[in-house]
Amino acid sequence: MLKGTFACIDAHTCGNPVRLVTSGHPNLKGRTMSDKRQDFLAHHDWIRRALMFEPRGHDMMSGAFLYPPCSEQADAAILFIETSGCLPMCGHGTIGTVTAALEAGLITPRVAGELRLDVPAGQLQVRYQQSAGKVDWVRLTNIASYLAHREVTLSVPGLGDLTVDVAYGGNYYVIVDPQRHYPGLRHWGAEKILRWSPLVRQIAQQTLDCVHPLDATVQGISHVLWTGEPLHGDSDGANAVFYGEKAIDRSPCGTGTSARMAQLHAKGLLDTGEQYVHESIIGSQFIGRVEATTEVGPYPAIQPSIQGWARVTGHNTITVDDDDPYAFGFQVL
Ligand code: PYC
Repeated sequence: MLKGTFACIDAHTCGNPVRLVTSGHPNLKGRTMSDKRQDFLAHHDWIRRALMFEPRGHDMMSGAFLYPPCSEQADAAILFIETSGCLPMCGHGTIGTVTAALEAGLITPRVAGELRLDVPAGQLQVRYQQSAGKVDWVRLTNIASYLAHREVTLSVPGLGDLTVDVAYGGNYYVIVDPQRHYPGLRHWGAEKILRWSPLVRQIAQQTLDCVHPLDATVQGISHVLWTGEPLHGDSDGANAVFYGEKAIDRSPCGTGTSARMAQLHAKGLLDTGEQYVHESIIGSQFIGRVEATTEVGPYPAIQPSIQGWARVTGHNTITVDDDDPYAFGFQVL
């Protein structure tokens, strides 16, 4: 029996996939996008698994649904989907969604060049430049980001001690800077990042409490950010973000860059107003900036912004028929 048909615009943001689903949306209950995220996870998660996992997706796959806004000021709302679940916030996902949606005429901004978007983690302010129909770049002012745990030593069996920070940029990140048992991103490569990240995340998760002070549904360490030397002279830093079970972000990671800037700002290494050009594992760049300082509950925080670009790669219609033994997807772990 046909369970669903989903029209999609496939795109990538600085190398990482974004599948914007443009039809087949489930009706979601709740007042806010945080409520709707919970409703989706409880009652409609098969759609995420079918669209993100193999054979229709892959380990890095991520995507989004556009919904009507939840607040008066917003133009639209986004629900993020990916292999690990529904993230409270996704930076590369926002840039790809905004680009694909504007180019296809799916969002009509009240003010040209500006958008406000409700997402599960809060509200984003977006600016963009569009010429000849194509979106050249998108800059989003992300939700408030903060350093949650400073210089904690984790004992990682087989690797040794790692001293890490944990910061929030829309998701909670363990941030690993180069040190005795981690020589830096360019000395490790993908194979070691994939090997050690799940263990580092698991140990950090068991050791450190991470619950958002203003929304307890946003909790737990989901990502590991490994830093290192950039490839390009005009980048300030590089990173590889591990997420899901086997994924490394091909983009510089919007929430990761926000967390990184919150960490650097809290340690006096990045000023308010300063720009931070962040590079991904493939050398693509986001231009971050610390827009302002603020607070998240008891924590001093920053208001980060991230600028990047996305390109549409195609349009497809995905069907999910339960006569297919793999209708709801699988992962090879
Ligand atoms: O850009 O925020 C991001 C992101 C999260 C996971 C993959 N990319």
